[in-house]
Amino acid sequence: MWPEDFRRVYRERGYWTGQTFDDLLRERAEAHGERIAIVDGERRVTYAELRDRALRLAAGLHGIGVRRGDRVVVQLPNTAEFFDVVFALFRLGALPVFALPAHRSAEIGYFCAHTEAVAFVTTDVHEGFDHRTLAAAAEPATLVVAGDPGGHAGLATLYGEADDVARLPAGPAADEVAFLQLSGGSTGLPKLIPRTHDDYLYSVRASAEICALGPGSIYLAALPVSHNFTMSSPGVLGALHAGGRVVLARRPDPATVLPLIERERVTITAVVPPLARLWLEAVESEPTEPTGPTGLTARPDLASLAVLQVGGAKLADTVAARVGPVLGCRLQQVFGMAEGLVNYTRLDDPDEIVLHTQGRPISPDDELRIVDDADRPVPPGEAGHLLTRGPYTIRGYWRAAAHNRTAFTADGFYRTGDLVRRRPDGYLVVEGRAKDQINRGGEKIAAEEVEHHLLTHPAVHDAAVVAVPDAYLGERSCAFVLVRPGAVPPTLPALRRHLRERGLAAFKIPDRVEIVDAFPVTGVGKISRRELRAALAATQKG
Ligand code: OOB
Repeated sequence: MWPEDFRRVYRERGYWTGQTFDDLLRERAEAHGERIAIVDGERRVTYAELRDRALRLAAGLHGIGVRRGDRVVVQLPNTAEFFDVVFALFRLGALPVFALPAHRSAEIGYFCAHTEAVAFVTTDVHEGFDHRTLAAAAEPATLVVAGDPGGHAGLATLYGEADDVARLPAGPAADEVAFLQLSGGSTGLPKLIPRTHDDYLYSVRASAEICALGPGSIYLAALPVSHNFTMSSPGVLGALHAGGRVVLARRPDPATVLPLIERERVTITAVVPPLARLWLEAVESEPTEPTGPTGLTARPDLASLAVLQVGGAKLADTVAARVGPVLGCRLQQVFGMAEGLVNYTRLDDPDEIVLHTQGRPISPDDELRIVDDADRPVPPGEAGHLLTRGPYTIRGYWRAAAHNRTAFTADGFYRTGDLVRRRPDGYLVVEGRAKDQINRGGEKIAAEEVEHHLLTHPAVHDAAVVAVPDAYLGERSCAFVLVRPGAVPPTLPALRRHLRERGLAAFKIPDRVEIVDAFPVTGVGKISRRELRAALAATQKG
């Protein structure tokens, strides 16, 4: 991880404080135990209850053999149990591996195998999918189900008693890895991101301050809580750090979320650009009469909402300009990554900055380099590859020594794969991307991962997956396929079915397929994705 001289500086400058997530929850429960921490539908959980539930669950998980340093894959939707589970694991020093609800057997199987997980905690049925069917993919990890266990171990039965809690062994130190977050990836299999208590809590505290969170803040989690944006920018952890309240939305659609903002007096929430548009359209089109297109009975009262954060993918200037007038709140752009670095526009920045930039870094010790293809700094103001290192940016992926040699520079800078330019005022503008990744409305797809699955289809000789510009999602995915000699060209539905049967998450399944006779190649003979993208752009225009 970080070399010792950097560790010393990060401690001396007060970024790394030695506090763990368990310390944080204990302090909050002691300071204001009776305040509401979490709202999940009709359920309200106080800080004291959350702490008590987390400790009793820690005892129960310890009882089934979960130990400090063990990995546990956690795939839970936005529910109160999510917090019980992660704070229980934090107390034990076991590492949650944060899967998304959209992940299926291909991803869950890989996470469990790669991390040698001892347990897989998921839900019963969510969005029409029975997560208990993932049990086989997760093996030999023990399946633990929140909700109806259907013959598996039930999470609800695991909460221990006060005696068990008293016997718990000591928890982790703050410089230990607290959890593994997922990378959007670009090459091969998804990479795992080890974040420590020290580094992550620094980003949480600093983010909460930048976003002016306090005990009166009410954060709505509309995106999945397990994503870095929702978790820590400032997210649910920022709200808990500030002694505020977290309101959980099961789904992010306007019909669910807008009434929730009104009912719970939400002050801040975070969305990806396509959702921002959907919410804007819903509010704009909502008549003051009952039964509009979103099924709302009247235009919701969003007066409590002070800040709408938008990030995860580039926000179009035209959409940015509508946020304030339509929702009556402040826009904040967020350009971050699970590997660390997060940039924010500040709440008191002028509109010119908020509407047209993706913010500036959290920390004075976030080091940024903007370089050309040969790692030489580009002239100030010009676009180049963004490299970064700092007090909350990882120095390497988990158990990925070979990949780390190219994903990081020799002196520890992370190669973000993003093309940015830095304005004279220090604010960043994201200009594009050099990594083989598709950003489908904030959901990241590693081209190589999908190609690998396409190659398992008997009629596919070779495949390349690239981004196609899309008016709504920003990008969708297109698979270029070279058919095996003599084979019948597969149709889009056939290929999609094949990938679904292989257990790939739905958002990774190509939106479009193009059958080609040959791939354009680069000077060194690699498939030229740039030319494939250009060919698509030409067909779209024509
Ligand atoms: C967030 O994290 P990840 O790990 O899902 O994705 C990171 C990548 C960045 O490298 C960049 O390519 C893209 O997502 N991205 C943006 C962006 N925010 C993220 N591209 C353009 N404009 C933006 N505002 O997506 C994430 C993590 C923490 C906070 C916010 C987002």
